[in-house]
Amino acid sequence: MPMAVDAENFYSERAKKMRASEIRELLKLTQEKDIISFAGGLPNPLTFPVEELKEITRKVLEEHGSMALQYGTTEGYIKFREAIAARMKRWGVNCTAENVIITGGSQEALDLISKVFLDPGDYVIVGAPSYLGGLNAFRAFEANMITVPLDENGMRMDLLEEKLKEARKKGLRVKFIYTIPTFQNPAGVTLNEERRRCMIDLAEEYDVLVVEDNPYGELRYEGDDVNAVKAYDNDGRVIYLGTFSKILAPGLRMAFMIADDPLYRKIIIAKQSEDLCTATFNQYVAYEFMKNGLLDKHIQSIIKMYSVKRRIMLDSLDEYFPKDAWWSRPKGGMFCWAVLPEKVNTVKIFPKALKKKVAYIVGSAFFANGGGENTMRLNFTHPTDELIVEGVKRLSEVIKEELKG
Ligand code: PMP
Ligand code: G9A
Repeated sequence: MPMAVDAENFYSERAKKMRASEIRELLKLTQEKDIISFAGGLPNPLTFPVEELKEITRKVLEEHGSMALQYGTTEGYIKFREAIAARMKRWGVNCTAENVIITGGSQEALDLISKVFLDPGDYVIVGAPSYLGGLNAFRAFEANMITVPLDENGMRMDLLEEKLKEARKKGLRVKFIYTIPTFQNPAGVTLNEERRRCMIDLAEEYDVLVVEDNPYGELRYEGDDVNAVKAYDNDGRVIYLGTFSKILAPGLRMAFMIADDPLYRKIIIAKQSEDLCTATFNQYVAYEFMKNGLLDKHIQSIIKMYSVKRRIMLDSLDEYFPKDAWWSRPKGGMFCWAVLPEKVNTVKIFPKALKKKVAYIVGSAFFANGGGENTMRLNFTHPTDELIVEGVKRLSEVIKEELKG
């Protein structure tokens, strides 16, 4: 057996700071059959349009084989970009294909943004809590985070202003605000319109960019649509991220960024060395799905399934969870966020939950600078209706035991 290489000698300073994702690590475990998983943000596989995609892939190969299997431009397939730009109107965003970059998932977009904008020691403003995959992308480029608490209407703008003021006073280099304004991951809350305008005003006043990440906006079960933060952008400081992961299939890794020049051009240059281009074949497939009106019909069927699941989860929480716990009542998206009595540490009770074959994501993973020890994120889109009830019941038992002890 050869000696293992002393890897630490070789890692870059950047790599040394990279952290494993609690979501990604848990995925392996929760894919075991008998676990009821409220952990990963997985779409329900019953929504995957397998039959339609069979037909479309055959059509793409027959009609566009030579282009669809070839390298494409770094920006992405032009017709797909045009269709995406047109769709952005529903969120109040006026843009053209020249503003659209196709990416291999929004996760790639988060990585590209970090690469283009973050130097070691720069600051990013994030929600407390915020999406772990975003936090880890920023951390990988050695950025620090400034956290701003959320309430039922999303990020608190009074506190955002306070933090921006403080950062300016201390001479910290804040590059951007990272926001998931609609059906936030993990908290499920939505930034109201007044706050969206306010975020833009503050970004202009303090001269920072805004990264708006919107994977869940199309999955609304209640209430009216809201304009994107990007809709209020006056000077090209908002970069918008959208994805097909939650409305078509994450396995296609199809997503997009909307940006204005000169940011757009720099991101393209960074992408050239990241992946040359996003999977061309998948772009043709996703475009065909969009073009034929299948996407809108499909989203309606996903909403139908998920709104039932959300109702079942909320009813189960109402019935079984301790009365002194609080949980969000999301009007869309894929997650409920629970705040338990202070005494309950969700990291500590996690092994007990696993013993009862139920899993969640510990809330503290979503707090960039600590906190949230008594919180947890519950995904309601992946388990069957019956298992949602059973899982909440088991989780309640674990929590109630902890409260007694
Ligand atoms: N941003 C947020 C807020 C997410 O919740 C996710 C996935 N759950 C992503 C980005 C990444 O999505 P994808 O790479 O599949 O587009
Ligand atoms: O599986 C992933 O990492 C994507 C889902 C993200 C999440 O659970 O927030």
